[in-house]
Amino acid sequence: MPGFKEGFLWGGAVAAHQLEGGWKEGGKGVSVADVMTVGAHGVPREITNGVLQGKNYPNHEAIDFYHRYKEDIKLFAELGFKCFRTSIAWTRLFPNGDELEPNEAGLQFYDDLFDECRKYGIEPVITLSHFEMPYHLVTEYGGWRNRKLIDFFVRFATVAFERYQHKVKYWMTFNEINNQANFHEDFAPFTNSGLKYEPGEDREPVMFQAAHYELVASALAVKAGREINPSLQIGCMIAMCPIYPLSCAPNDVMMAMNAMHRRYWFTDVHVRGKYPQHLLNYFERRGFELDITAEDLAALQQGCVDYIGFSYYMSFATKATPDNPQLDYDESKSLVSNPYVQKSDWGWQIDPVGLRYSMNWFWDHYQLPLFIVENGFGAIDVQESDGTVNDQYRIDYLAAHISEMKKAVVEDGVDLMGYTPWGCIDLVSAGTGEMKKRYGFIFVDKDNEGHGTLKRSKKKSFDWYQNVIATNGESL
Ligand code: P53
Repeated sequence: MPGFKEGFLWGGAVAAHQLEGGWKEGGKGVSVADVMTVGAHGVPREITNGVLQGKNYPNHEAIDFYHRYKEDIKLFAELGFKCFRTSIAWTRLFPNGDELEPNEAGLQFYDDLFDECRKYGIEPVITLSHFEMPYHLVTEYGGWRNRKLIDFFVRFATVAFERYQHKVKYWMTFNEINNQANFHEDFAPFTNSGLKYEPGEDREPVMFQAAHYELVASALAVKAGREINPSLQIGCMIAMCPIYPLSCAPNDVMMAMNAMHRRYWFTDVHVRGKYPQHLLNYFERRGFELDITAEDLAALQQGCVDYIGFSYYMSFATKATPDNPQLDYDESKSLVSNPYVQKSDWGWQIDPVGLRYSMNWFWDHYQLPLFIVENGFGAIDVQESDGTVNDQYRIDYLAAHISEMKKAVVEDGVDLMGYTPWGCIDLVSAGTGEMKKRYGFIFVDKDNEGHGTLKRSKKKSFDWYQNVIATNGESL
């Protein structure tokens, strides 16, 4: 039976702000991640007004990859990585975001990092904006509610494509652009779009406006990238949590379909270059008057993506309720617990079959190559006195997901480019800012309070994943 294709991109994924640290080094500016404190499951991260004394900001040091990347990439090479997904911190290239010229020290850092990857034959896979826009763009411009950000982002993207075109082939524009469908909470609007809402502000149209500007910026970046070098592959990045109906009651099924519309229309715009009609009708029904120009619509059509990058951690479930006759989806209220699946310690529903379902969903809708650029199990690991970490639960999670991923490829015929499990080395959690929510094959000695030696060591899953890659996914 055939398996994954030759040249399949096995690797691991991280994001600049979650591992680099060095938050002020090499001329780097303050990013939105630098003003977020540590939280916990059920305790949101605080978004402070600038960097305040006496607060714990876990991303400032993170795991100090900025100084230790050579040691870490050597371990990735030992794992057999074919690729390594990270992001470029926008604030290293443009510390405030609105400069006309980039910061050379920041550019040099990524040159060195990509050279180090290529030394081992590891292909860098790069996200341009991964929850780390310059904080200055929030305070001076109101984040992505401001059209001016399109130009700032396109300048940043163009500089990156020009500089790294011979070192980086695979790109993505905005990480998990659709997280902001959850606009009632503060986290996603801020991390996706640098949005801080006024008390009582009608949040939803602001989110749609910001997302629109991002989608235009993404399309213009794709177009610019192609003009710079037609061999670049530029994708989108969608957080895929498929939403199931809790029952087969027709209104539950309809509710789930509406929920999928509301969470995944972003993919339609990225892939097809236009808004789906259901969303235009929704804007009209709700009376949203958005700044969407004819020029924008033309730009969207000229910047369709080459592939769909997506994360998959969990599935969701929803049901219809009598107080919601139009079956509108509100992510902060409409989700229900799925009785058929287990949950992680952070309440994330563990559903390997949902990955196969998601791959088929994307493939049926868009017929574009898929790249699973995040998947993984955040768990509390215990380091034994001899330094070992027996993370069999992580092996079980990943093996079950890879097994379903293989069915999607082999039995269902989905075109899959690669697989990069999240947090291949322990790093700061995006959602909670914790260190103790670990994903890695490599343990990093650091705790939630910021204490620890930062020493790296291999977990049990290290040897396991090394063998998965060596056998091209045959041995799980
Ligand atoms: P953490 C929510 C739902 C799905 C993925 O998340 C998410 C989030 C945001 O928390 O984020 C992605 O660290 C994101 C990564 C993040 C990873 O999933 O909260 O792209 O930056 O670290 C895991 O456990």
